[in-house]
Amino acid sequence: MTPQETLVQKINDHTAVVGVVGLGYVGLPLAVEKAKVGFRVIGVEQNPQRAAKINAGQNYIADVADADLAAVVADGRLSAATDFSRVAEMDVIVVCVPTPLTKNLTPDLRHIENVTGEIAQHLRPGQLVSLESTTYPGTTDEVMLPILEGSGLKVEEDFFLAHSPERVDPGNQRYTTKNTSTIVGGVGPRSLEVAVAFYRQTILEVVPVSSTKAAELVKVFENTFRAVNIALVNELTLLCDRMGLSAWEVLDAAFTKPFGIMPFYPGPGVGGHCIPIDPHYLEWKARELNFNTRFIALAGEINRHMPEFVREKAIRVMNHLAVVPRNAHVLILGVAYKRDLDDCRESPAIEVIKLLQHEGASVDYHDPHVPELAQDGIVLSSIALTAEALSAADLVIVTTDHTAVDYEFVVRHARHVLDTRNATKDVETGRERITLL
Ligand code: SAJ
Repeated sequence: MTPQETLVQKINDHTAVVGVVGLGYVGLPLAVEKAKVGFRVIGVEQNPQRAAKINAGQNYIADVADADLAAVVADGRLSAATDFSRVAEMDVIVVCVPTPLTKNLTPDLRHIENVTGEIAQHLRPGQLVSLESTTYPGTTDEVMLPILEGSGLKVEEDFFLAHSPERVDPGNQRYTTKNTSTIVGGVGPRSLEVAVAFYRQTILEVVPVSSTKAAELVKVFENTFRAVNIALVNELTLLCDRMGLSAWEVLDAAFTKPFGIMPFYPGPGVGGHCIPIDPHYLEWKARELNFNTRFIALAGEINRHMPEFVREKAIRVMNHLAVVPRNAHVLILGVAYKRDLDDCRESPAIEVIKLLQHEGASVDYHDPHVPELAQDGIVLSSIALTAEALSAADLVIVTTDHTAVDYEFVVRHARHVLDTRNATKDVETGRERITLL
């Protein structure tokens, strides 16, 4: 049998050993799903605390069921290493490492390059490498492939290389790794065939495309679609502010249209490790081709402006309350980047806190999911959401609309609430003490 046939057979009978590099919000759910269907899975996790937790059967990713992780670790189907010494044991190696931006919004492929170099040192015939990290079209072919072929092995002959962009929506209870369709592109037909066979073992719908570049572009388009539409409703909010209209009322009414529209809502900015970042990977690549992706640039500009707009609105409200910003005490409700998560990466609430502190205000926060905050020079602990804490604040700003918070209680005890998420939409009493973004 050819290396390809042997590998496909091992994938189909689940005797293939699966490696997952990067056990974060993408890698760990994937590793557990593969282990649950019987694959032996070896995680490669650079963070020794995380690797130790996995080997102790302890979960740290909200989208993974604790019992699922404990079970696959207990029966030896999932273990974690902190180095690449066991790569030769793996038949499939899935790369799920971060793809951040540098300070000037250009792709930072450090993690992909380092990991690929490590894999290349242990690469052997018969292995499939699949990149799941979101990145610009060309990364798999132009960055990973040369590094891997530096091993002397030839793609499509000796090993296989594919891209299958992750589509995890953190906190989404309905769509999980298993029931979210996945896109697969190979550097050649054999790589595509092997990769499709692999993903078909645990994902209900696998969508093959003609190349790794097409697969890479699908994902950055998906996130650009969101960034542009969020920016559109944020721009509408800025305009409504000038017109003395409520963007929330206008949008709720617009979204009653049963076709040709889908709900997006304004907010204090756009956080997370995807939407504020991934479109700029596409923007950067397009510029290489002398093409300006104007929508991406404009969306980023508008979305990054929103924390400043929150500051402006907060100052306006304080003026109405005859509160001097530099003497003001502000309580921020919610620092996670979106509701019901504990993740603060790129969270707009952090930017709002910094802007208010720059005005001289003293700022506290309450977030039921984030007990401690130590990010971007801010070191704070979540305070208890008591009537005293609320009434002691000159202004309460809702920056994340966690469902665990009692907004009736907040409005009842707060002097005034600046609500950037319309979290108080069901609060009837005290509407005069609520200002919406
Ligand atoms: N946001 C708004 N208004 C909206 C929607 C979102 O202000 O109408 C804000 C959120 O509060 C958050 C940010 O934008 O701060 C990003 O939220 P998100 O849910 O769009 O993005 P992520 O990073 O949590 O999850 C996304 C996935 N989300 C959905 O498809 C709903 C998807 O874009 C990707 O599969 C995933 O990231 C990824 O890993 O790329």
